[in-house]
Amino acid sequence: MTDGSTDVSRRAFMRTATGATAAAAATGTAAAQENATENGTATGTPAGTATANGTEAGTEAGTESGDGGGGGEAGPPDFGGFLDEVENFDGSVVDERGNDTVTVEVGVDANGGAYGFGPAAVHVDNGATVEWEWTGEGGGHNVVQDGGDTLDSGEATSSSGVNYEHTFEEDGIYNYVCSPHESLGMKGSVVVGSDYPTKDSGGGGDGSESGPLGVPGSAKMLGVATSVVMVATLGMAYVFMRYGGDYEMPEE
Ligand SMILES: [Cu+2]
Repeated sequence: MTDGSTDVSRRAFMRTATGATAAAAATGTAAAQENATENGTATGTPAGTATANGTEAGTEAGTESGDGGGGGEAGPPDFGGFLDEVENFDGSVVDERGNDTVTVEVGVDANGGAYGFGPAAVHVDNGATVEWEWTGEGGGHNVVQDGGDTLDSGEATSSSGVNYEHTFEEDGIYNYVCSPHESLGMKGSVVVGSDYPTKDSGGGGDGSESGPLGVPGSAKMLGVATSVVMVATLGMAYVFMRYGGDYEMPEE
């Protein structure tokens, strides 16, 4: 009785293992069983190698997609609404890339008086120098960065001429205001280089979390799942061949 029950259990396990194996990976299983018939030890090596390859493929896919999503040329710069109330900003960024020195006028006619930066938004190369040139109109102005301390011309002044300049050495978006006239809309922004927040979902760091990286994440999970299935299949095949040989031989 005891032996008979054991035999039934083994047969049931054999059928289950064979069925799961076929469903998981028919080709790999067939090869594994053939190898196992000849030499049970040799089966482990090729199967193990295939598992490692699957994991590596998933990791590489994730890295490549991450790099692709980091490019700054994908879309227009995202000022985060900073320039929304600026009268002389129509959504366009003046492209001054390729120039070592770029001039922004301080006190151009805008925002109900001579209270504008001209242009309000400009794109320059990393390494370029921006010269802020006061027109002498609209009273005292200054240039003070919003959300940083890279730009600061100090006290407001009304004297005309280049009263402030800065050489940009780090990519990004630099928002700034004229302290006395900020509430009127005297604000501006400098976009530097190619690495800055953009409005396209696939361009900036925010987009990469929900966009391109989602696919490689799934691919990686698929690779891990495949590895688990293959290891389980290998184990079942080994058990099958090691302990199930008594039943297989007569059948063949
Ligand atoms: Cu001002």
